[in-house]
Amino acid sequence: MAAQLGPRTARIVGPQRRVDERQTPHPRMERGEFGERLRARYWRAPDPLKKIFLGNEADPGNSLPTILREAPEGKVNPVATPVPDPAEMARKIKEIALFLGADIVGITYLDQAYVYSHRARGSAARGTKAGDPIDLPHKYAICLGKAGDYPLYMASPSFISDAEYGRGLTMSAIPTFLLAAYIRQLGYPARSHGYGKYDVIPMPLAVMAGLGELGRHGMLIHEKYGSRLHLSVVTTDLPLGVDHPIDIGVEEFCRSCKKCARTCPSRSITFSDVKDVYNGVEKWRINLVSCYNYKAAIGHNCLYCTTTCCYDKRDTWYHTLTIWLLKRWPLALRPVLVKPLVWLDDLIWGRRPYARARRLGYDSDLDREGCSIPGCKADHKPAHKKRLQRPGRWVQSPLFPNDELRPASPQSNGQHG
Ligand code: B12
Ligand code: SF4
Ligand code: SF4
Repeated sequence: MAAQLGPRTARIVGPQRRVDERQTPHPRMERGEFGERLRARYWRAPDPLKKIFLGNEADPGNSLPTILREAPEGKVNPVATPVPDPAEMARKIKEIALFLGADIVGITYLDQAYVYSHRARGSAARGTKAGDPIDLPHKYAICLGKAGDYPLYMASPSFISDAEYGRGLTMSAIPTFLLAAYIRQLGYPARSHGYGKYDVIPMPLAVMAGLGELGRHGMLIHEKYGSRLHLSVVTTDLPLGVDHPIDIGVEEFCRSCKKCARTCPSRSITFSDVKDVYNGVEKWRINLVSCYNYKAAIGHNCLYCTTTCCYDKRDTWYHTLTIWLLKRWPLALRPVLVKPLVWLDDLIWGRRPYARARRLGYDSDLDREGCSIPGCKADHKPAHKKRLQRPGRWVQSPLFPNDELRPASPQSNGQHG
């Protein structure tokens, strides 16, 4: 990888091996490795809007991402447009990406560490099958983000917030598909990676491309949209100028804020001050099994960690001003600033942010599906009515078989808080 500033919130501390997509959470869940009950329930989507966006059981002909996934990759124009100035081409590509529907865009080198080693799903139209090794020699990764609607996210978990989540994911596939097609028309190879069809891991690439930083809740945080983003990538050989990791204060904020850990209904987010080292990267990791189980139990996508985050706010002048200030505040003095900001955030937006939404005939206060797991006695009242979590026992979940998760320091032994 070419010389770049390293990200502050996810430090690369050792060699990173490529990840086999078959060993990532969704394929594992589909194989029943997190339990039969979760597998049977996870993709169930009784609501028609949710079904066209998120339902695995929907007819493939009714699912746009499935149709895009199954389309053959277009041909590359044999006459390549000359690129005398890669920086200028990068500017143009960003403009085009925004025109095609992306909300944010950044460019980085394609680090092979973030290319899956083998694919989990095949595509008949592309002549690939599950288990094929992935060879993606492209040089650049153009990272796109499509933002979700703030008021509808605030109504999570409900059918209407799920519909918005699914709509955003589906819509994010469109600029990605079109941008790859555009670059092929310029005469350079390009491949789109998005919802349901990834050869690359979008989050580290987005961090490297300067779209944001990795938060305690395990997601990319953008300075305007927080984590309310659907990430996708176009990889290509089109010569481009690249961006670099940025600092928007997430490192200091996440160390002291911990608001997502307090509001996560399934205690999947750690309160620990110590990060884990996993696959050569020091970062906070969530307990993905408890997160999965919670979503399966309530029958909706949970978005609390997104809507809770102090960076994920309505577009207001005081939010913009705060981030502006935070970025310019001396590093050593930032911790002093964070506590009052979190206090203000609690005061203005609530300690457990939630806002009722009534749209398209849905009412987020009334349309909860409730748990349908036979015999389940868990307390399923809406999470915004539950008490906040406090530091306590937090158990890391194994991600891969023979997971070599090791603690970052003697204080962290996989149990946090
Ligand atoms: C499987 C999956 C899940 C699983 C497991 C999540 C997990 N942490 O592994 C479950 C169902 C729990 C889940 C939940 C959610 N997810 Co999800 N999920 C995925 C998916 C499809 C694959 C992730 C994966 O392969 N993980 C396995 C390995 C690779 O994980 P890992 O080693 O822990 O590494 C992760 C990070 O640490 C980071 N990373 C790895 N190496 C490095 C190195 C550096 C330097 C950096 C900076 C980062 C980094 O990237 C990995 C991405 O998950 C991705 C899309 C994708 N293809 O990446 C979306 C994705 C991560 N999910 C997303 C979202 C929005 C959610 C939810 C809010 C939605 C929901 N309620 O369902 C919650 C939030 C939970 C949370 N706090 O993380 C977004 C995140 C957007 C963002 N702003 O960052 C993604 C990128 C989907 C998308 N296209 O936008 N998800
Ligand atoms: S999606 Fe919900 S359950 Fe999962 S980590 Fe975020 S807040 Fe917790
Ligand atoms: S809620 Fe606070 S601790 Fe959690 S990711 Fe956002 S800034 Fe970091």
